[in-house]
Amino acid sequence: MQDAMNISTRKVKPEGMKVITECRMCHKKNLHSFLSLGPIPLSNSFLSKDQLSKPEPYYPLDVHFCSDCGLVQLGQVIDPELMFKDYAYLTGTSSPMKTHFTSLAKRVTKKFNTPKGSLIVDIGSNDGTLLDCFKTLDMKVLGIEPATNVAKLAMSRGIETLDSWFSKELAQNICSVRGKPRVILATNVFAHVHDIDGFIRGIINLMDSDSVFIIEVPYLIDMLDKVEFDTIYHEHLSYISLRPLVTFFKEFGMDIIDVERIDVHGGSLRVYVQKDSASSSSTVKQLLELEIKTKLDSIETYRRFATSVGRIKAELTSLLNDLKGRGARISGYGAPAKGNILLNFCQIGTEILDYVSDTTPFKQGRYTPGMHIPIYPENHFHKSPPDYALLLAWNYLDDILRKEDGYRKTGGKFIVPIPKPQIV
Ligand code: DWN
Repeated sequence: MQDAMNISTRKVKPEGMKVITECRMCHKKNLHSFLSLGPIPLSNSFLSKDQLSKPEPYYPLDVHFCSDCGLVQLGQVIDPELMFKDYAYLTGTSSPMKTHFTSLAKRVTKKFNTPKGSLIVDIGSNDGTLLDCFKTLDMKVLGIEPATNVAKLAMSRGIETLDSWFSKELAQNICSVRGKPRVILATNVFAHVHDIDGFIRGIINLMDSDSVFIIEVPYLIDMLDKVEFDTIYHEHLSYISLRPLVTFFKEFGMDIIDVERIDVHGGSLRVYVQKDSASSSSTVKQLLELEIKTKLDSIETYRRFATSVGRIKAELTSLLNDLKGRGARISGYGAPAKGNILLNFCQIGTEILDYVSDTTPFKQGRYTPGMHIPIYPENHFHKSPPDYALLLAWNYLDDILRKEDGYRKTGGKFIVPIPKPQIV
């Protein structure tokens, strides 16, 4: 694949990055690198037309395994102000996420018999999509969202949101003003946090004996099984499995009382945590046994994953080149953050994709980071349907195939890139 931009406009290893030398969870120094996807741009840094000719920061993207506690993690940390202060991702632009969060709110309030009027706090609350579901169930809600642009959108939709990073001090302030929340959520946030010790100390300040802390995080076993290498990017500092998480929470006097495997974002864990709770569901033990069986404690498991990543790159680029060589028109479907990892790592640019379509207004009219592919609203896809659509938002495969039944009925085909590139 040709490089979509000349090297001179890249700034490799720019400011705003630090290299880690110890595991963020156990603080030991036994980190073993097994995969490098960089240098690569930040995956949510969509560009305006004016920015295309300006230097674009590229960062190393190296993945390590801690042979002490088992946490898989990135070797570098990018300043969160660079990644999250003005944020491109809005939960509400993906209807399957609205469905998922509606079900989460109902499940949690039923599972813990949460009284109406209870305070629900969502850390990294984005545009308030999840809290809106709790509000519908007559709960009091409070969001904490550091991306100012996103926090403002949530507040415009009537979701009270603090435009701030979460901290121990903020937790103390919330408790003194509003009391202790019954439910504290952090969906697709925990893996984004570098100082997880400080984060958990803040959570402990928020909790009392009947509070529950719930995180949703992509699950390492799913990433390995389905070779979801494009979910590896600078926002995701940790790649979570249960074994290190159990030990981590225990050190703070907290217990994982239950865990569920869920389908979102390519396969995730929903983890329920309480202070000093004796009870723990059998699912916790079953998943710990599965992790042993999957050999998550062996570096060989990760080296095999890295080999599979190389295979996907070779097969996908060969398939795309072949289709293009036969005159096919191809576009990208969805402009997710992970899509930019796939496009940059496989060097798929405008020589292959005419455009990418996406439902997020902020992304429309902009260009993908690194490969500079123009992004159009979804109606462009319907007005100018390609012969093939590379499904960059593969985590919504079923919903999108249903939605685009008409496109497929008139001969349109989707290319699903992972775990093995295939045409459906
Ligand atoms: O952890 C994170 C996850 C939860 O969300 C964040 N770091 C960033 C973000 O990752 P992502 O951008 O890969 O998330 P999604 O939800 O896979 O992004 C899907 C993209 O596709 C959105 O931009 C919306 C778009 N989309 C579309 O164009 N048509 C989505 C659907 C369902 C569609 O039909």
